[in-house]
Amino acid sequence: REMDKDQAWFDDHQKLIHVENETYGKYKDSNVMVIQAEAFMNFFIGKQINGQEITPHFNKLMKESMYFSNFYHQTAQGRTSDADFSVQSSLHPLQTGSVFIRYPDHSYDVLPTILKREGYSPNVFHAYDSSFWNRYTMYKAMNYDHFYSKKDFVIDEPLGWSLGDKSFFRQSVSRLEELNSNPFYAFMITLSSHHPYNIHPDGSGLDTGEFDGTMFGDYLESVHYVDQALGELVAQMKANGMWDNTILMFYGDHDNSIQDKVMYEKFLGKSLTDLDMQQIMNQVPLLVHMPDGGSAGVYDEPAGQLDITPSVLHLLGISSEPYHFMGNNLFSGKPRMVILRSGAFTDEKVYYIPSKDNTFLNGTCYDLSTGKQTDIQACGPGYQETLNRFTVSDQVITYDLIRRWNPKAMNAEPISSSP
Ligand code: GP9
Repeated sequence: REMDKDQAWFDDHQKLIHVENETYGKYKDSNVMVIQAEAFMNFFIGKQINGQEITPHFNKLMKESMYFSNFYHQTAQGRTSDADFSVQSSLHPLQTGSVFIRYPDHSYDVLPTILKREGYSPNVFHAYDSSFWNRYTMYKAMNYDHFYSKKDFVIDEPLGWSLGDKSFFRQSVSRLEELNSNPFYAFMITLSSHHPYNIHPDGSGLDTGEFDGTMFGDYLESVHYVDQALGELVAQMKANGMWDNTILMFYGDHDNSIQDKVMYEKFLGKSLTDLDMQQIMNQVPLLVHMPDGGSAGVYDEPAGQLDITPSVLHLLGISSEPYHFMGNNLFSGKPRMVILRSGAFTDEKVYYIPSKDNTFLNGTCYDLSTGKQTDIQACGPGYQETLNRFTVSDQVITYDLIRRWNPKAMNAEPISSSP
């Protein structure tokens, strides 16, 4: 039966992600804070404009954190909600629409539910309308204790779509202090750097020079503001004592929708190949700060949003064996494959870009050691694995397989509430 074949895939994959090495359980019982930053891409990390750093706070934090320099978003049409879904469930989003909207009543092995079972208090923070992306319903089903949405915040820094990220972080951390739950899992979704980026926050103070007045320039200003908000968040957590017992993860949800290659070439000061553009548009940064600043460094191996939940569980010493994850464990030391929902994929050796007509032979296979095109057959096994994983992931989501495998999984009870 198809269902048994799918379970067999997960059983095999478990052998790759469940590894009890020296980092397994190293941060047992630590708080976990995961920040998903709106449209926060990787290409500007560590870069300057007119002699000014774009992300000085991120760059400083990098020195005492793990920075994954080839980390990919794996989203499709569901954008921010796809990033959220992939991160929490370690499954691929669907090719069309958002899982949050299409299948919120199906069962998934998600981080908030798992951590809640382990004694954590999971809470989610996003200062926008609670019904957007069907979050209210989905978050209830994911077993968050509370969803702090726009109505729970004082709009004392109106910016862009809603509340500025600086105030958003400040108020969210105050809420965590009040909750005083030990340990906590906090998932925070920022918003200030949302398209079309024309927020012009007072005092963000980035001179974008030749990009001034363009959407690209506005985008750089908005991520500079988000970086300042991150700096303030870290300062607040150091001051209130949370910093030393919290694993902090910060990543971008998806690209900025600015496809104009000329802008990136001007900004980076070099001409860009198709592979460069593909990586620019699909890479977001991932920063992982351990409570003791351990394992700091730059990690170049490919990684992606699906890898976050298996990796968090590893650090906390919670076995992933009962669950159904498709991502990698970033601490397993095993080879990784990262698959984008477009059908592009990479491992440590090749990068495959699918063709518009989606036929394998019309796609392009790059050898990552040279950055040059190579024989398409070098991407053959990865292509087959990609198709296979999409089939498994889509079947799990659309046929509600996790509920059939484990009737006690999330959403076993029908959802009865409305926003
Ligand atoms: C709003 C925000 C927007 O709540 O999450 O998401 P996006 O438009 O980027 O999917």
